[in-house]
Amino acid sequence: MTKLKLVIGNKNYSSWSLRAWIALKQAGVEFDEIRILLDLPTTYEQIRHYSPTGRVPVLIDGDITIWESLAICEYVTETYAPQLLPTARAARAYARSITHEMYGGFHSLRQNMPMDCRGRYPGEGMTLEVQTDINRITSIWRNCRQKFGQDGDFLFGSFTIADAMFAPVVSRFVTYGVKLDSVAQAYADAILAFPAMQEWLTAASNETESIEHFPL
Ligand SMILES: N[C@@H](CCC(=O)N[C@@H](CS)C(=O)NCC(=O)O)C(=O)O
Repeated sequence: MTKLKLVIGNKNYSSWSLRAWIALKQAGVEFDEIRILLDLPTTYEQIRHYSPTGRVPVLIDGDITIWESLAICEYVTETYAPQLLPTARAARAYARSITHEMYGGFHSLRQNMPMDCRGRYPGEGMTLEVQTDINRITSIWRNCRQKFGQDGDFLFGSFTIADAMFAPVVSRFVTYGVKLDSVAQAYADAILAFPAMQEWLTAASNETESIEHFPL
């Protein structure tokens, strides 16, 4: 079997890359990382070498190429790590629902508080719409922790692709100094303490490139 390759962007900025990367790490699959610097004149063509979309992340597994972060998380779950989704039907359905909700939504938060792992801008980016997104996200976290989280610190107890999808949100909350209720804060702390998240954040803070207006 050839070693998997994951094409990602700058760790400091690429929230979609983090989602796929952390899911692969948790799956325990060995993979090589190909990091392509975003926001350069050469970025699009470099990514196009691996993916038709010109966007990262992209996973290459032998002769199979998977793009779109959620498709990668699903593929990794299906192929290598079924534990990345809960097994009980109700929890699994809930996990899929919130995973897709994150993937397709929360545009105000994403637009106004772009991921910048090493940046600290407390109070910046807050609008009524952003607060509405934050309220919905923290209510998802509280519901999950209460209904499904008994066996661990994550949304469904152990780490799943739902946690992978929300990991960049936790980083944004740190960057923009978003105040959280105690349950949401405890969940955010668990994500921040997760070894793979620590590894990503350390790598992000060691990167030297900076992008002034990273869109999403
Ligand atoms: N829906 C895509 C979004 C991917 C995306 O927008 N990736 C950004 C980086 S986080 C990108 O590749 N941007 C290309 C560029 O800035 O040139 C996914 O989930 O993978």
